Amino acid sequence: MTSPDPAWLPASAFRPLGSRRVRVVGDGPLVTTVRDEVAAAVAGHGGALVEDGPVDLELVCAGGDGSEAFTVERAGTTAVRATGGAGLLYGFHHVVRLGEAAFGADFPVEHHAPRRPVRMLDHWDNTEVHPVMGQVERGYAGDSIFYADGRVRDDLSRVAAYARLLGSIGVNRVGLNNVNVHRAEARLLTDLLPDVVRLAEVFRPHGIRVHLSVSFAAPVTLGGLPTADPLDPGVRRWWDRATADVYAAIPDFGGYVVKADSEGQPGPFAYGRTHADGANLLARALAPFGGTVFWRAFVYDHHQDWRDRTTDRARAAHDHFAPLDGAFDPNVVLQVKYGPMDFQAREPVSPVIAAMPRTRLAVELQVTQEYTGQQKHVCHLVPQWREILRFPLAGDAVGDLVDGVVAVSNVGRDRFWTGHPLAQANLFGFGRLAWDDRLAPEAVLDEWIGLTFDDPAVREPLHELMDGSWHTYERYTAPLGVGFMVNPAGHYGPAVDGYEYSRWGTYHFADRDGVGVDRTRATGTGFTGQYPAPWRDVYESLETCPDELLLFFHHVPYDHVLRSGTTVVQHIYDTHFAGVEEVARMVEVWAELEGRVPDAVHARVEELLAEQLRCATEWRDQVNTYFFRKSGVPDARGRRIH
Ligand code: GCW
Repeated sequence: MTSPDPAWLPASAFRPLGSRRVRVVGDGPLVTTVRDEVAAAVAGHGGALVEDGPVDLELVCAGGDGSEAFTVERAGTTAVRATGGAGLLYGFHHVVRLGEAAFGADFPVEHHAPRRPVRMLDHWDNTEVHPVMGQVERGYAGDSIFYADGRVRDDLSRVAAYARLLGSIGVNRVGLNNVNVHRAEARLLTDLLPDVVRLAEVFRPHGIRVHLSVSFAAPVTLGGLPTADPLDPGVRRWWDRATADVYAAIPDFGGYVVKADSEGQPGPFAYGRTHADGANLLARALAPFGGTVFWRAFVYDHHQDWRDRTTDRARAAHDHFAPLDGAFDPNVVLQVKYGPMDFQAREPVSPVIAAMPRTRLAVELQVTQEYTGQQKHVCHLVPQWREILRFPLAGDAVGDLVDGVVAVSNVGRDRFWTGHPLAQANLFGFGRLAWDDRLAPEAVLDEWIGLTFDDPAVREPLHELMDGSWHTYERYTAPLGVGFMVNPAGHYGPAVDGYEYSRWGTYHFADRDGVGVDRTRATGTGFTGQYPAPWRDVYESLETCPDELLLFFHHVPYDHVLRSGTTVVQHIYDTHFAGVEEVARMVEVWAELEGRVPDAVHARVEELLAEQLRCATEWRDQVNTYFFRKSGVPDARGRRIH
């Protein structure tokens, strides 16, 4: 097999420091990782790793604590100082990102520390190939890098390369298996534990703790108990013992990830217990060892009747969890999807994040592009995540209300890791924003470009192609925040009514007069009432509701005039024509990059852009035709609608 792409850590990224004299001071496993990195870099670029004498770069780890912070300064010599190995590793990669700038003019001491302790990637990998979902659920980059034939792969070199990439961007936790825990994967907790130990060993030198997704029914399915009732003493003993066994094998195990009472997964509701009862059961098993349970708030009725207008999926997480604020143990982190629905290209921020001040929270993002083009489309999501994390939901921004940022990973065995080579920038950008959500998306993309590509001339065209690509995607897909309109089978490509009469609770309610979901308190489902001020009123009123979310909150006639001054139906036509034109422009920009990026990268992206253009055109034509047929309103600009 061709060796995997180096992603943002090609040898060339290490030239500035690798061509200099470097000293590494300190001990411990992560310091060893840094020393090995430096040794490889200087070997490749003619510098030297030295113990004494003058140096250009000094990397000093003063102690062995768990600190992730570091300082960097330059006064003739560049110096990175940390008190913990993780801090030194992050400081080292900071210098790599700076490139030559790290060795230019002097600069005073800068303090760097992550803005939150939890920066995690969840993998929806199955040990076996699932008949419907494949090996990686919602994976668009090939099979799992972790597993083959029901167990952990023999050759973990690819996992080691991945762990190194994640360590370089500050990710410090990974979930190793799908939150939908099937029978085979449940065994990772028990008889496959020695396999998990091997994965933990590969992640450890990069400052990353591993987690397992567990099934709430494990005491029954694995333990043979008659119940999984969280208040049953036998159940408690089972979890205590299983957890103690895990820690005996993996002393720095991070903890569990749980999807309970959601989309068919078992949970505490079966026993008349609350999600706090369920989460605390696991939290108490983990607490003696310093472990954490990541309990997902993605709980809703997926057997809804479309005739029933009183049930609103958007309300579900808040309805279930807000009343439990204060009831969770301190080592529970409630993991909340960023929006109230499901990883759409546009959703309002979940009101749960403002509703639980006495609960530790993590916001969950999706790096894997399930609803955002499946790594066939260029859809650079860092601007979306930045907007979400800095959204002033409750006085404070979302990023300031959470202890953690978690995302579903987008990698697989594909030689480019992410299927679409440019989707690597999403993985990179996730790590950078999880570290500091105040970073500007353009600056983060700039870092990625600088590390990944050698030729400085690619910088500008790549920005042109990628900076606005999330908005482009939004323009040619579901309009004005209404969401979905995708093929139910795979969530790819348009099916305007695909979910309209389904049990999943995802509707747009278009008829001959109008479109959108009335979620107001006055006449709708009352979802707006879950928001704190001012958002409860901003979203409630047609006058103040932002255009991009209008159809998420309101059902309006086609001739309703948006704040932008355009009618809803004309906006739909305009954005869909514009979206396709923007993709056509992407194709042109990419063509100019031939010979400036590696040929294999050029060929892959070229092929995928052709598919993006085809798919965007299909979206445009289906959406425009649909709304023209429903409304009978012609395009004011007389363009062709079928
Ligand atoms: O977006 C939906 C996906 C499911 C996924 C679920 C979840 C793992 O379509 O495939 O299941 O979300 O987040 O649990």
